[in-house]
Amino acid sequence: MDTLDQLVHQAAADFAAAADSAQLEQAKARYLGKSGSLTERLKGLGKLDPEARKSAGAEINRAKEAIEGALEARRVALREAALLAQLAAEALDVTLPGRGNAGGGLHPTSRTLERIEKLFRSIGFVVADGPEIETDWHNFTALNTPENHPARSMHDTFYLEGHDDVLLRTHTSPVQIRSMLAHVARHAELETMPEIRVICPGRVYRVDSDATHSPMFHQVEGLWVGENVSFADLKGVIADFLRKFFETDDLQVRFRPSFFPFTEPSAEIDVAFMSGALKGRWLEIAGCGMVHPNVLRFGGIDPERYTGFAFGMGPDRLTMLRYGVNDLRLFFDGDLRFLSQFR
Ligand code: 2NM
Repeated sequence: MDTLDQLVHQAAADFAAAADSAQLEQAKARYLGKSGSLTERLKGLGKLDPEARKSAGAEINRAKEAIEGALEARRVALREAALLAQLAAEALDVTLPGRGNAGGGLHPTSRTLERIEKLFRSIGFVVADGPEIETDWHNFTALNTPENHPARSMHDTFYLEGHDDVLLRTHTSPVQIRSMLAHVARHAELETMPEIRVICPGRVYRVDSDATHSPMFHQVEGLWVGENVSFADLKGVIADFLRKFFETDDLQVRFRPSFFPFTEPSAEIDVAFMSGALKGRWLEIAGCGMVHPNVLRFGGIDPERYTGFAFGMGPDRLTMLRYGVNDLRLFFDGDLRFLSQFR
């Protein structure tokens, strides 16, 4: 039979060989368990006579303490090793640079809208908005657009299912109709109505989709109505606005005769830059005209007494020009690789 010293050494070696606490507890059972080798020795004490039992008992107890000491030391060592392994596995490098506060920013079209609003406010215009879901009366009829006009067809306009008189507005002009009606009602008791100077920025919808057309796009329309408002005023306001918007006097502005149902006469507005990448090319950027007498009448205004001009432009297109963007759809894809360039 092994000596007690051998047993203690063997136990210490077994404990050291245990790779985790489960193996360690199994090793412990072999020595200190119910039928462990040390436990068996303790049971054997009963067969000894009292004298021998006393000294043998003391020796076995010393051996037991030594084994328990080795066991506890190994437990501590395994716990520490496990902790170190966990710390290594879950290591945080607190010296890494932070992710930072990625600053948000305005959408490029919103920047353009804010610029346009600011410039028109500076010459006495107010900014108005209205519903994007409109009645066919506000969107077409009041704008002198006849029943059979192609713009009214399902090919060009989004209608609401089950309603042929409710649609997504195809321009912001219905807001100008609403502005006229509200203005007239507000000043009904006055001899002479104060001037209307309003711009209407917002989303509009048409059945159209390619690199230069999106089914949803933006418009800014303007309206100035008063007692002696003329085409000359229109030209001055527009040319001034465009030079301020593009931040250059190196700009030619041209009014080219055109047709809209809601204005008469009507014109297309072209600009040509006299320097830069687009030098010398005429670009069509807006439409305008003197508000048609029928439209004034639908707005509750006497066309024999008042005249007005109106214009409409596409801020998405203006933004493309200003920043050199070649695909309109980029504005509406929500792709941060594109949008964050405007922060
Ligand atoms: C354009 C071109 C010409 C326009 C007309 C009106 C209203 F409501 F006053 F009659 N608002 N906007 C207008 C006129 C819009 O966009 C190309």
